[in-house]
Amino acid sequence: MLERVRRLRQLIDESGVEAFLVTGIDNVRYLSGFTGSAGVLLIGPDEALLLTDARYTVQAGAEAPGFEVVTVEKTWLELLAELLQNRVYQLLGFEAAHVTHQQFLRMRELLSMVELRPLKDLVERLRLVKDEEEIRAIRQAVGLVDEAFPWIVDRIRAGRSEREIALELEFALRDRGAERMAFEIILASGARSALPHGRPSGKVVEKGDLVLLDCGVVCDGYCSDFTRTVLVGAVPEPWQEEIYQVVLAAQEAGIRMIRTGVLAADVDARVREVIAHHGYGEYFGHSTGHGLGVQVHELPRLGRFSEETLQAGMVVTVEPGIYLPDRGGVRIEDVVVIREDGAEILTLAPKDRLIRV
Ligand SMILES: [Mn+2]
Repeated sequence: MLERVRRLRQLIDESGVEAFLVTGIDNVRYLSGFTGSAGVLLIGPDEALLLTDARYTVQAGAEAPGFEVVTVEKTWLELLAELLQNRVYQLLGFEAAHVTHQQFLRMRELLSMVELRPLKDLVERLRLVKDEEEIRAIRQAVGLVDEAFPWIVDRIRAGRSEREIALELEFALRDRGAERMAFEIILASGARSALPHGRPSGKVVEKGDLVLLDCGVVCDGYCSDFTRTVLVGAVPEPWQEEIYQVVLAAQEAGIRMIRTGVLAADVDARVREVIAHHGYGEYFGHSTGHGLGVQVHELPRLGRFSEETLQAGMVVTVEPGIYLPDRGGVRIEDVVVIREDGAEILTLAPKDRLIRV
């Protein structure tokens, strides 16, 4: 963790401020190891403070070695104002994305001894490239869903509701050791599978339905993200088989392109090209993928407007889909680690053919 603080200090230095306030709770955890729900960091050239309240002081001391834990009595902002009285900082950076407007107004009022400067994505940029320990945690989170997948496939049948199946899946994932769900399970059947983010409803799964299942869990603070689409019944309609094969071909073409030095936007363009070539371009509206780490969506994005160049150690999803309104949709999503010479696919669940349940 202290290595991360050291790297952050370089970015702080480059951005021209003297000290930096970290208020995004995922960034607090990433930098300090503190897993509580309330805490902020003040990072200066020679100090690293963790401000948290009495619920967490003991835990913070244990989880965040190298940080001086200061207990908040009233509000962290008032405590920060007191602490800054005794310091020489003139320019304080803060996380533009993780301060509300109300907090900002209050900061301006209470922290009048410093000039405040909003900074963008400082810690998020550090988080772009994962170390092997982080990749291990992501691999574990991916593996947990892989393991539960055949189990839940056996429980998807005509006559059961989406909600019932999703609930059972969540129980199975938590039971297998997931710290928590990375996001609410997406499970949509039949025509509803054309909703890329369909919430499990009371709809009963019927024979002939495509069932789109998207879920992820958190292990040791790191997320996984997974999508497969299965068919209820033995024989797919030709359109179901066709969109499955096109999505699979697009997904594999995207993965084949991934390696250090490739533009994220080019991977997206390649995937989109395969889908458009088969005439389904207008039915793939979202991005090809996204970075994955302490948050389920983080940098880099694999999309049309991405600016990042892929680098070894980044972890991304590759998840194209085709969604035909009122008929159904298919998405296939794997998690991959970017290596020097290619993509290492972490997701092991089968995808080569449309699974029939
Ligand atoms: Mn995803």
